[in-house]
Amino acid sequence: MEHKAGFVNIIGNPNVGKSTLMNALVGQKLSIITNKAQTTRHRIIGILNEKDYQIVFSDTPGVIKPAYKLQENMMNFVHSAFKDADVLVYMVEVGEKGLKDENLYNRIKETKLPLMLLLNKIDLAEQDEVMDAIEFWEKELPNAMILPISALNGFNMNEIVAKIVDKIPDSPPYYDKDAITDKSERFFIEEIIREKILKHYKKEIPYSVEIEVEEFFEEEEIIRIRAIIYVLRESQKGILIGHKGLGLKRIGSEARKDIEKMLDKKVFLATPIKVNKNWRNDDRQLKKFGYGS
Ligand SMILES: Nc1nc2c(ncn2[C@@H]2O[C@H](COP(=O)(O)OP(=O)(O)O)[C@@H](O)[C@H]2O)c(=O)[nH]1
Ligand SMILES: [Mg+2]
Repeated sequence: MEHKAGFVNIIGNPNVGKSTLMNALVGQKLSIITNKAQTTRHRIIGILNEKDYQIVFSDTPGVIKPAYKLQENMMNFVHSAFKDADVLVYMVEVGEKGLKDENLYNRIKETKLPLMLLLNKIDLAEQDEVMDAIEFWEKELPNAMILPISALNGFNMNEIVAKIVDKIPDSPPYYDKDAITDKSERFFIEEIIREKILKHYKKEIPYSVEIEVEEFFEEEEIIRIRAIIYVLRESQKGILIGHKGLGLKRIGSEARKDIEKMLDKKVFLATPIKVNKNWRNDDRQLKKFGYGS
């Protein structure tokens, strides 16, 4: 029997719904989602497996102007999205007029790859706003297949998949047909903890932290995990810990519950905080934390 397989890379501005889309398509929560920019730092793949096709989606960080090395490396993930794609998905929301990053926007306009423009969050818009946006994008990107969608409500997901299957070549699967991602459990534990910090802290805190699972011991009844939370400054440590330690406690207990769900086992989670002044700008450390290019 014929089998198709291909790579689909999703790019767009911060907060348009790229991660929500990938999770909806794959049917699993792989990428963390918040209403804050830069929630996605890595390139995360999600694999959709059906009997006669395999689609490998890749979720990337939103396009921003880098202010420090971590963000530069995050944008390298975005640029690499052009290299190994069979279909490029460019996601926008209703009312938006394209990327501020001209360079990247021109790459999209000039790409030879099959291009799909997804107009997201139509659940928030009036019918005529959606029509105006479609008209705008038809002029802007005449070669793109345009689809209005709601990633949040799952509207038009089947249509997206059908159009992609149409564009990918005959090929054996690239990954095991049981796989849904290439990232480790360790990675997802780190992401779950970072998600709780994004949820509960404002301003610079979420952008200053990095998580590293240092120990993972599986015993018969319980998994013992020790995850270091790195911050840039001593003062941030205090903010994270919070009054009477309640801040850190809340992060720990919410994260533990999600990790238990993921691993389907009881978890003991320790989350000590360490100050690490330069992790966002130090090549060696960025590489260690998985942001190398
Ligand atoms: N109303 C609405 N909100 C959405 C939709 N898709 C995503 N969102 C919300 O937009 C915010 C950013 O989503 P996320 O997937 O993290 O965006 P990303 O930065 O592009 O990965 C979150 O609060 C989502 O719940 C949608 O179709 N409709
Ligand atoms: Mg994201």
